[in-house]
Amino acid sequence: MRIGIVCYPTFGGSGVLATELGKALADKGHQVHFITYQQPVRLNEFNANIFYHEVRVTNYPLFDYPPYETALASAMVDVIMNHQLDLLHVHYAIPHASAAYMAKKIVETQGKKIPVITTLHGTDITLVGKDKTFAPVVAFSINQSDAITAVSHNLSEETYRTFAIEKEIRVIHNFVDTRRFQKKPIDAFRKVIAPNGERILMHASNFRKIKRVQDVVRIFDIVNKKIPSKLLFVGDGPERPGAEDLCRELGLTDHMRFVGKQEQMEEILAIADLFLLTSEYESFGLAALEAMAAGVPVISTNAGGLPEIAVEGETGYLSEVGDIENMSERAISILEDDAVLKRFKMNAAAHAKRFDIHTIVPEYEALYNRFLIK
Ligand code: GMT
Repeated sequence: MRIGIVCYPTFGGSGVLATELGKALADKGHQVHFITYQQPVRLNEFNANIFYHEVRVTNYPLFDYPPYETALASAMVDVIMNHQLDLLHVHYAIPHASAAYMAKKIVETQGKKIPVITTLHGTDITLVGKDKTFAPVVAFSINQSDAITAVSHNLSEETYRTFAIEKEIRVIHNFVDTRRFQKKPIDAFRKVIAPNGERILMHASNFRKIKRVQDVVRIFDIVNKKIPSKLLFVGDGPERPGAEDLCRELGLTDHMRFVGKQEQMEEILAIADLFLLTSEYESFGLAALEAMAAGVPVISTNAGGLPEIAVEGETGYLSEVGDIENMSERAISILEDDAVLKRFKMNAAAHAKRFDIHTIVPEYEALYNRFLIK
């Protein structure tokens, strides 16, 4: 198959998932064309089946806002026609689903029919998408997609609740390459972060408000009073300065590090003992799944799709949003005993296998096959 993938090329979960999907499809012999405004961060290896097409937005002085969606639709038309694509798979509704609709209509006038699959990832529905500024276009373009998928049952239900969707939304959970995440910790790296054998706690996100990163700092503060620990913050975003201020206020600066945006998550996760995800909402929580695949138990909120990937008391614990006390107690109960920690680590790694890349990617292939125009 010749598949066009449209996604955000950044560190966000939707871009990561789309890129890993494209790489996996290319490994299986499909020709994959990424159409994005920048090389996706996880598109970091050569594969003869992978093509990358950059969307260029020409900004004339006339425009106060560069018309990205128009440029994207034009790039899609160009790739569909010149590379004879069989299918377009767009990740994140805004503006990818509406640009795909436009491209589909344009190529139709040139005698080409192309199915469009839209995968919903979360905030394209629950936060940004429902905003009046975008809602009518989001609802329309989702309904115009030939197939719609959501990354969790929760997101599928949220989408039906939010918009008048006339079609079936299929749930295809996010996935992880469990083999890639089974890395042995690099001792030297562990020593640098935790020279005295402290426990290592970790959080990774884009530090948006929805992640509640200050809760991570407060949980760490309570845990660290009981169990000598270190905290690693991976990623970057708008709430980082606030988290840093809180760390200073609580006198934690010697116990934590911001390591910024990282591509090799498997290497960092390999040294972690516990992952904290305190979000107000996660449609799925790919970061938590990657942690589990690396054998790191997860303490998270029970928001959105997180209960679909974690098992209470086995892979970690799920608490109410904002319940810092409960999350701290749970974290301590895992970290204070080597045997308990070991058990949680093993359970997390074992459970992540249910979402292995080799199980989930064929679900997308089966869906593509149903919609191919023969
Ligand atoms: O979490 C973010 O802020 C990034 C966002 C994105 O669109 O890249 O992630 C969403 O998609 C991920 C991949 O499907 C999910 O694992 C995340 O849970 C989801 N984020 C939210 O729902 C807040």
